[in-house]
Amino acid sequence: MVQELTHPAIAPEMRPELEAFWMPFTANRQFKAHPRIFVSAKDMHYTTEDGRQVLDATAGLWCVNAGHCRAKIAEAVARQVNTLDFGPTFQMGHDVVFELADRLVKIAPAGQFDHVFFGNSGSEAVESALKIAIAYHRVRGEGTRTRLIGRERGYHGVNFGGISVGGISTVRKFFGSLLPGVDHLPHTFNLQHQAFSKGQPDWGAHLADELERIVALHDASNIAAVIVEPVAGSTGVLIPPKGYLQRLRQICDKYGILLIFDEVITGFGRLGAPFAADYFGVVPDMITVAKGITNGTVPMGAVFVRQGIYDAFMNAPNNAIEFFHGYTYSGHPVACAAAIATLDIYNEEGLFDRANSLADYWQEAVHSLKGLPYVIDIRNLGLVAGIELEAIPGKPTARAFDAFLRAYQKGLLIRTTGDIIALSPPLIIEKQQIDQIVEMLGEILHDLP
Ligand code: PXG
Ligand code: PLP
Repeated sequence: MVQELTHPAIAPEMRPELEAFWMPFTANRQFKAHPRIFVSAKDMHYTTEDGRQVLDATAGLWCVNAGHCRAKIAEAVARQVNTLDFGPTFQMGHDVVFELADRLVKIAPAGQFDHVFFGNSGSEAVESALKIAIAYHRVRGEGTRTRLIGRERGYHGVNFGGISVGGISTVRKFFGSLLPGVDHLPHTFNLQHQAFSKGQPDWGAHLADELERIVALHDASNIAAVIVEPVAGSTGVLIPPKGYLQRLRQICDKYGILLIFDEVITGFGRLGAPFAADYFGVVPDMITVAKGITNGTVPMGAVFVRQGIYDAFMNAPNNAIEFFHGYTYSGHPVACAAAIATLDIYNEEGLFDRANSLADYWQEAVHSLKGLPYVIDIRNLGLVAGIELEAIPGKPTARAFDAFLRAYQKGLLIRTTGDIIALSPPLIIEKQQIDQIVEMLGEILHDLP
């Protein structure tokens, strides 16, 4: 619809070979009439099927933190497929999964996370963390603590637990009654008080106190965990107000509630520290990760658990399974090999610090777009930015989607959600490529009808 409106010269293509794939989170008919297809990628760029270079301002889908097609990862994956292609992790083990878990706990925040549980995506990491939280209380004799608290506008993947604690209406409303026993904190965004904040907004720490109200309503003895994204990504880049996460931590401590940081986007260097927990100096009880853990090459998700959580499960009789949960591909050897090579690259190239050294430049660059037509907010932290556009009356999302299509035509990959443009380039980006992103975006925004 939007493409027809704004690009009348482009006729729909007839591509029957594109039909069978039911594309996720996609306007399938629009796409199949006007396909956008990548055939290869290297470092900061994709190549399209018509041979054009597209600058990747979104690290794929927030996952390719070290840039595309890194030889070291490709070699590690090839070696692993040829050595041990698959090995079960139910009652069996293989060398690479233990090596990876050990490497991960060594880089985990504050040296306080001593075990890792593996899944294959952020969604599975979230399901695993929620189940660990409820089971943890039960094995400690607090079996009434089953309630889960999420946040409005939160995104925690697409499985039933994740959409239940999540707070994006479109992701929830088609799917019935979801998990019972869930409540939500209010989100932290307020245009009036926060518009064009650079970095963390000053206003909004008090919104964490809503957790006190929720505890008063349900009683702490019924609450297992609170799950939040330290920086909300999918909903359009919502930066936590100064002091907000600290306050959430204090209230969770006061009532024995586990705090889960969903770091599927913020993990692995996005903010200029290994994890958002490091960046904000707030240590949660569990951290969910995915995406950047393998630089996007092989699906993998994981949950870091804080000291004491694993131990609480180890009271079962010696030969008994302690936790009845896991995926066929938990700790898949090929994903593990990819993750180990990825961690090597992050380490050798100092990529966990890179967003930090670019943060000021990035901030000034993206905020230079202030004043362009329809731009009602710009927000940023680390190597992330959100640019919110005024919606076309009666046509929410149409304006940002139009900008997305124009960007693709121009050779720039951006991501849009609602009427918000989200930017999160690979951490290997150079200043001159930041300039390119901003220059192209400036032209696109200037030309929007
Ligand atoms: N938690 C968070 C915080 C996420 O951002 C997930 C869980 C789910 O991960 P999987 O691997 O199951 O997709 C995510 C994923 C976007 C976008 O453009 C964001 C995500 C996925 C796809 C697109 O905002 N985040
Ligand atoms: N469905 C069936 C019929 C299965 O046998 C299995 C696993 O054995 C699953 C679903 C779960 O698959 P996974 O472990 O890959 O999540």
